[in-house]
Formats: sequence, C-alpha cells, structure tokens
Amino acid sequence: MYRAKTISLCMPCRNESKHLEDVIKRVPSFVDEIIVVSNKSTDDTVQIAENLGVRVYEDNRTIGKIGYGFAHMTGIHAAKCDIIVGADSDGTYPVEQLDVIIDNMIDNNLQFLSCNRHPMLNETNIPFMLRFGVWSLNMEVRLLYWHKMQDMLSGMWLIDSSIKDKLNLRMGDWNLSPEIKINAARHPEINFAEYHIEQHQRLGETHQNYWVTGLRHMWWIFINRFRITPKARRIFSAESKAECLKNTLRIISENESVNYIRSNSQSV
Ligand SMILES: Nc1nc2c(ncn2[C@@H]2O[C@H](COP(=O)(O)OP(=O)(O)OP(=O)(O)O)[C@@H](O)[C@H]2O)c(=O)[nH]1
Ligand SMILES: [Mg+2]
Repeated sequence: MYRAKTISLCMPCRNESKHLEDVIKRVPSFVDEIIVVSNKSTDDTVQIAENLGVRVYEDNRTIGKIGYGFAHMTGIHAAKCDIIVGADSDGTYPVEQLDVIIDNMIDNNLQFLSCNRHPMLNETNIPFMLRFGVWSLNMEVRLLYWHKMQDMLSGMWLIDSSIKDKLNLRMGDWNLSPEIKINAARHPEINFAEYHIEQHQRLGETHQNYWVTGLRHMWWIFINRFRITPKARRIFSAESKAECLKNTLRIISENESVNYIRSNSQSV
C-alpha cells in the first residue's frame, strides 16, 4: 500500500525466465500484488514466477503469434488493487521508482498515467530505428487524433482501477500499446497524462521485429481513427481470430489449484 492506495503490478511475460527474478527484486515492498501473465513461453518462465511467489497466469491466446495485449487484458482484469501498474518484464522500466511515479499520478488527480521514455534521460542504447518509429507514431497520433504524446509505445502505465472498464480494450497483440493510450486520452472521464521516466537497458536479446511491428501500429492507428470498414477492423481485432477460441487460459497459483478455462472471453 502506498499513500492509502493498494497497488497491483501486472507484467506480460514471454521467455523471461533469466531476468524475472532481477526484475521482481526491484519492485518496492509497498506493491501489494505482482501478477505475471505468460504467453506461450517455451522456457521455465511460469515455474520461476511461481517459485518467486507471485500470481501467475498463462494466457495462450495470440494474434499473429503475439499475445502481449491478451496478457495485459488478463492482468488488468485479474488485478484487485486501487492502482494497476502495467510494465514489461525485460528490465527496461524503472519499477523501483514507482513511489515518485504514483506521487505524480495522485498529486495530479490522474486516472491514467503513461510513462514516457523520450527524450532519453541517460545513455541507454535504444536503436535508432525504434526511436524513429516512436517519433513517427507520435506524429501520426498528433495529426489524426489531435493528441500530443511523447511516447506512443511506452510499455509502462498506471491505471486507476475505477476506470479499467472504460478503457474498452480489444487488441490482443502489440497494438494494445497504442490502443490503451489512445482510448484513455480520448475518454472524457479519464484524466490522462504522460510522466517522464528513465529507461534501463533491456536484459537479454530483443526478439522484436521493429519494422513489422511499427508498420502494423501505423496501420492500426489509421484504421482505428477512421474506422474504415467493419471487415477491415475485424481483421485486426481480437474477436475475429479463430485461434483465440482454440487456446486456453490457464490460471496457476490461484488457491493453490490449477484451473483451465475456455478463453473465448476476456474474463478470468
Ligand atoms: N504474455 C506475453 N508477453 C509477451 C509477448 N511478447 C513479448 N512479451 C513480453 O512483453 C514485454 C515486451 O516485449 P519485448 O520483447 O521487450 O518488446 P519491446 O519492448 O517492444 O522490444 P525490445 O525491448 O527492444 O526487445 C516483455 O516483458 C516480454 O516478455 C507475448 O506474446 N505474450
Ligand atoms: Mg522491451
């Protein structure tokens, strides 16, 4: 608990077994619950997370082999605390500085705070292509939505739990990242702001394809603004993918039992 608010930290996770312990050790002790949502990890991420004593979910829904958005949706839905923090589990986000970040959220009466990495505050070696991609998406959002954002692709944000159902999240893949910020910033009842953070060097090698992911973001931001056709939207929407219905959402470490639930909805 921090300043009378309970705090959940939700982390999407795929094949992060080597780094998970380091990242979890950095989390301040005032965080009330840590939720790790693994998605098709092929290493022992799930086992390691269980051994670390956190709540572990395995959500194997994917779109184009990516389940980042589904993992966040599952984490947000499962979180029980007043403030829900979402952050990548690759060590890049300063979870150890959560106190000042939460201070900023509470002092400014925000319901959604997005952690902005740009301009970089230190010598972190972020590839030029990634910086250029983020700048391009910021410009696209500025032109199409009239929202000035510094970091459309930040992987760390704080949500006041009272507005979690207003976020209307649908994107199960990487596009959850722009979706959650755009939906929060445009919602008339959500006070949205960015807060400048320091980014750390990634632990381990990247598996990200910056070109493919960046172009998909660009296209999604465009069709989301103009809602071109229902069919075009369905191609990119979570519900349209038959694979979502086939996979299972497996809940581990809940009441020390293992449950299997059909994952044709987002409920857990
Ligand atoms: N649950 C789940 N987590 C994922 C998936 N893909 C990546 N992740 C996690 O999501 C976070 C972000 O993924 P990254 O691979 O770091 O992608 P990125 O931050 O865009 O790129 P780099 O940090 O530059 O490699 C990490 O914590 C990953 O473990 C997935 O399909 N499902
Ligand atoms: Mg990363």
